[in-house]
Parts: sequence; C-alpha cells; structure tokens
Amino acid sequence: MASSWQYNENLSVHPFCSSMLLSICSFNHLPRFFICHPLLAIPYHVAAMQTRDSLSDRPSPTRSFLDFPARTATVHRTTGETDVQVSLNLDGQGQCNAQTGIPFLDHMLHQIASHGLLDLNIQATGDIEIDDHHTNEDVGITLGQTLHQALGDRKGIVRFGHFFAPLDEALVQVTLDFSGRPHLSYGLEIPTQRVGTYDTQLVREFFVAVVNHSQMTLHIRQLAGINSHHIIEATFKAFARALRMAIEADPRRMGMIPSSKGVI
Ligand SMILES: [Mn+2]
Repeated sequence: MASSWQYNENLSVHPFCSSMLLSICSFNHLPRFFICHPLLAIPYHVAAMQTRDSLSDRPSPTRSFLDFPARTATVHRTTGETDVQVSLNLDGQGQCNAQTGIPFLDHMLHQIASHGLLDLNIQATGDIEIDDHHTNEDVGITLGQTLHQALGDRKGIVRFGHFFAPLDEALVQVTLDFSGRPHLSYGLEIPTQRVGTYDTQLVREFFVAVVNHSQMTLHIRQLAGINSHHIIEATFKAFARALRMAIEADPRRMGMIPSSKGVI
C-alpha cells in the first residue's frame, strides 16, 4: 500500500529527525509538535512540506493512504417529473459540475463538493415550470443514493462528523452519523420565503431526501443568522465539512465496520 504521506527516504536528515518526520507525515501531529518543540519544529516542517510537494501530483491522498477501493457511484433516476443523474467520488478534489436548472441549488451543491472534497457531477431536468419542488427533492434523493452506494458497507470510515460553519453573522452547526437510521432534526429559522427565486422551504426538503436515501442521522442547528442566503450557505458548508469528517478513513478501523453491532 502506497501512502501519499509516506516518509521520503531521500531526505538527508538525522535518524531522530527521520522518526519525527515519519510521525508528522503519517499522523499529522504537526500542531502538537509545534507546541512541544517550537525551536525544532521548523526544519521538520520544511522537510515535511518538501515531502508533500514531491508527492503533490498524487490524485487522492485520503484514498491512497487507506487503500480504499474506489469510492465512487453513479445513479441515474428518472420519474414522470424529473430526470437526475449524479456521479460522485468520495475521494475527490472538490470539483463540481452542477446543472439542475435551479441556480441557487447549484450554488449549494458547489459548497458540498468544494468543502467536502467530493467530486460531484449533477445533471438534472425537471418540471420547474410548476416550481422547483420536484427537481430539488429528486436531486437530494439521487445524491443520497450515490452517497449510500459509494460508502458501501462503511468499513474503515470515521462514521460521525460535525462542524460549526460561520458565514458573516450566520453560524450553523451540523452533526451527522452514517448510522443506517435515517433521521433529520432541522433547526433552521430562515427569515424570508425566498432567496432569489429559490423557495427557502426547499432546504428542508433537500436534506430530508438526502437523509432518507443515504440512511444518515443529521442534526442541523442554527446558532445565529439574519440573512437567509448566509444561513443556508453556512448550513451547506457545515454539512460538507461534517460529511468530509465522517467519510474519511479511521486508520484504527481499517477493514472494520464502525459499529459495536458489527453492521450498519
Ligand atoms: Mn453564496
């Protein structure tokens, strides 16, 4: 198994430095190391950065570190109301191509990809001449299905994730768990009916759909916020970062399902 953070033996450093460097590269202990050894940290930091730069062309650090099989999924879902195709790479680089016909939803999907470090391609057509409800919901359903498929049996993942995201005056906390038990606790109080042309009631509908089809437990708490755009965008950013935490590898869980029951 190749590690993108593996120790580079070509660096000329003292053996003690080498062992420290290995720890830094493998387990990302740099902040603690700075605190314990402020005068010694700089050369290690430089060496670590050189190592990282020499490996920077690697496509996916998380995946290679864990040796996960490819964690990708594509779902094409067609109904009488919508046609939605979602392709997802959990170990991506934040690339997003979202064309749902709902510009504000596209903006939020970009937040999920960018801050979740997912690669996301979402193409949707739907009956938006009625309103955005069906397309918004079906994008959420299909995204939830791709998440569920790409995660598979959940072996080796952290499983839980949480994040507080500020956006100016808005502050939103998201906590989630890939528990296998769909649940949404939705605590947003969005002060306006619309953001642009987007009906703000559709935020809840989107997350209901994602939760039910990814089998995720999701709690959303709004701690502050005045502007509707800020509140919603902070929510999607917090969701993305919490998602990123939950789907990343737990090196001590390698090959194991993160549940005391042995199954999720
Ligand atoms: Mn925005």
